[in-house]
Amino acid sequence: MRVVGLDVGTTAVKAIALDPESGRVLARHEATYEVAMPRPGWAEQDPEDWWRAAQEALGAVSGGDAVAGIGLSGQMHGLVALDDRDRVIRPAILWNDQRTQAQCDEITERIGARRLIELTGNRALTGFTAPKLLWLREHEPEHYARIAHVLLPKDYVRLRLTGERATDVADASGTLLLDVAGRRWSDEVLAALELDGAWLPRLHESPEASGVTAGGVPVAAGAGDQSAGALGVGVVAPGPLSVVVGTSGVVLGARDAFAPDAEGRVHAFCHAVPGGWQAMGVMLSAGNSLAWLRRVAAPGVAFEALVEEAAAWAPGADGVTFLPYLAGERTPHPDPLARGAFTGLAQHHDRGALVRAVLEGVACGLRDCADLVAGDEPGPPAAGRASGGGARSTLWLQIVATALERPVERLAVEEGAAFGAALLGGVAAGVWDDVEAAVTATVRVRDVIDPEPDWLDAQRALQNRYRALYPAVGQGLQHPGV
Ligand code: XUL
Repeated sequence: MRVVGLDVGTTAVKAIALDPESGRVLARHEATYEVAMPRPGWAEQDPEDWWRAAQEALGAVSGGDAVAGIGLSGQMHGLVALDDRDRVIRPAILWNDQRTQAQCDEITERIGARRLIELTGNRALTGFTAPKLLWLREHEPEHYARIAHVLLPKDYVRLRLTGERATDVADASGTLLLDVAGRRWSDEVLAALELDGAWLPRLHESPEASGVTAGGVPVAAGAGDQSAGALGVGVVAPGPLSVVVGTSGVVLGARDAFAPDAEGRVHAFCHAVPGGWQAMGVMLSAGNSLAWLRRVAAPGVAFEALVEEAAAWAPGADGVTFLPYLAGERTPHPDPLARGAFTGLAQHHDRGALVRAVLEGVACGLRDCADLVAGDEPGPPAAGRASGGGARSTLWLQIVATALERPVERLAVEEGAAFGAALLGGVAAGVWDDVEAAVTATVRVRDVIDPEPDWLDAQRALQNRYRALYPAVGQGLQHPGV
């Protein structure tokens, strides 16, 4: 018997099959697709690509023994608009699409910034789902007029898999249409934005079964990728923080109550644990910053080799600071127009210094997120639990642990969101009683990376430089008073 997790990501559907007894990964498969960028700042995908990839990945990991349950996770916030026969009306508009600033301003105006945060736990951010609906109403009225159903990306895969239109409260939190405290769609937000609540799917808690496949396998409601990823590293209750060094960078902490940041600098979402919430800081370019540097300065060089060059430089790279706002930023600066920067360069700096600065700049951004997410922790700082491609680099994790001033743990299984999704699938199938039991049975810490005491002074000086530089590249300077 195996449980399967499917993560409908931005670049691929990733599937894993787990042995529920040992938590061992029995099979994994990745089926890739492209992101279309029809204009600068736009990001779209054909939902049919997700379904094709999901079928391939499911087929590849389902072999041998019976599948007890399937869990879904996926890229959050994307808008899938369907007509009254469940046909896709236009390509999905993704989480990293930046076209909706005018609609975000309109939402804030209609509801008021404070009330919006009270209700939804968030500011209106360009990647979220609600502003995309308003954009469609304004720019593609012929498409808008045909909308009968609205789904998030993984929920489109669920529709094809089970025939059900359903979602979970964790992923729904990223729509800006959920009453996050009440874990139900917000009539107040829907009315203020003049959107039809009948378009929205049925809501579940993440481990609930949302339907069954044609073969009768239960499919858990699942969760957005960050919540599922947090489960995958065992973050189910206040304590350790999920630290993701992936394309984007995320620090996520579990919360017992809904407690949004008054300024909406971090996201307050429902967690994938029934009755739990989370606080999440998101930086838009983490691994993406290193990928950018490689593209422009070291094409073809392996990431390991690049990071090796960085190891030759002492912490602080002798004065170089990198600001990672290459795609704008969310936390702590909700600023889609912020730009990245290198400062403090001199003639003796080489490519390795730039790489070191990138690794350290990303770590500074994670520290900004962690300060907001952890708040006033009682006692010593809780550990970070690392995942994402960047977490494979020990040097990068040493830099991150030093910047966070807390130990960072690596897990035995590094599949993040797909792993968390598999745990949810197992709970839906009755393999485990609840999410906590699933985590206890399967999540194991492999090793711990401590802050480097000799690096702390340089890292703190860098953190100060980093924070002081934002006004030079952020909207704050361009639009005084915003
Ligand atoms: C979370 C977020 C990303 C996407 C992409 O708020 O935007 O994690 O889910 O994977």
